[in-house]
Amino acid sequence: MKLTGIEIREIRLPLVAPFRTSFATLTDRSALLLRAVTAESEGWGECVAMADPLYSSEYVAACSDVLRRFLIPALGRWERLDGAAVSTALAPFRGHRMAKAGLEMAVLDAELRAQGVPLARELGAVHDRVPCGVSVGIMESLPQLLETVAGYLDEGYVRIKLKIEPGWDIEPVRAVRENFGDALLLQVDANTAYALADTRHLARLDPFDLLLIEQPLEEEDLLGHAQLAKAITTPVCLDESITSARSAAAAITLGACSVVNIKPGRVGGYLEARRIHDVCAAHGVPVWCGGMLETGLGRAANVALAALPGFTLPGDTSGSDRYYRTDITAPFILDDGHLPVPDGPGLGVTPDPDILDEVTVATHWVPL
Ligand code: SMG
Ligand code: MG
Repeated sequence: MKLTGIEIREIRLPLVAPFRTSFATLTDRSALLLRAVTAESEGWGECVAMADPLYSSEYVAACSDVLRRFLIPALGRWERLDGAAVSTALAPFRGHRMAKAGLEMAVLDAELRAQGVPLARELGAVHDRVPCGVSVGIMESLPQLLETVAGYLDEGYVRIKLKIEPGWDIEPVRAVRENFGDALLLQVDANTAYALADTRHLARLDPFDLLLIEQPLEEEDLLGHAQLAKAITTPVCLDESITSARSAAAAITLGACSVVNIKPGRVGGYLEARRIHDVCAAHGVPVWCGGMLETGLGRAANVALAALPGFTLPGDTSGSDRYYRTDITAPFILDDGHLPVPDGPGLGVTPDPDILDEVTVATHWVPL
């Protein structure tokens, strides 16, 4: 496969409701979409970096820059490019995993569409639908939180994740547990908001029988997570800290986590995400698919990944209407708490050209 060029589109989509985490309140989603053009086919990729470098160091404008200046030109030398060759071609460039992941996804989609192969099959999926959880932001009050959680449970979500931070942790967890009962699958995500000195405070979550606490400490603090994991009974899950299969193996070996959140964007792509799945499976560590408020493109790929056998916990793979009034693809709709795994070639979904144009704020064509 020879690439003709890559189109980069910066889009902005309003969220149906503000989403507050320990690091920011989001009211809309800025993202980059990549369209890989070859003689045989086209493929779509989504770069999950956000407008500001608050979740991680990457951000939309920087991704656009590194893609145009370094990453896309590096693919031009390849006469016979496929999805698997992208990470090799991009390996000389340090970091920038979200930008690389978006580019790899676009090339992989173009390749699989040309071959008529669904992404789920290529990755090794074993299910045709996946159970879905939902991530619930930090709210103004406990009544507002309970009302929001009740709404999601009515819609069929099978697992609730509460965003927490110091001052919004024990009481919201207690309120949700007391209101919705012991059978509710419940977990929390701190996005690095705590320090090891908060160990005794975090141990107060132990009685609530949470599935896991996600990324309580700083991204680089594997040893701290290992110490915390020994001191609390809630299983520690890592998100931000896991940037590759190698770092996943290190974290597991150190005892820094007993569960892993896999986000393809954070780790450089769906192929590395599969390697993390394999490493975790070899260690008996359960994994689940994280979310970055993806459009229908990223959602299609995440649902395909979440259908691999080691994904034994429900993911942050919510229905389109959890995020957007109008998605850029046909919406993903929850059915009995599950989303269907797309079975068409490649991602199995494409953007609606009119909706795409409406939400596009900038376009760059990078010829090769
Ligand atoms: O896509 O449903 C989603 C969002 C899930 O909470 C979610 N993601 O740290 O796991 C996480 C966050 C990162 C993005 S928050 C703006
Ligand atoms: Mg997280």
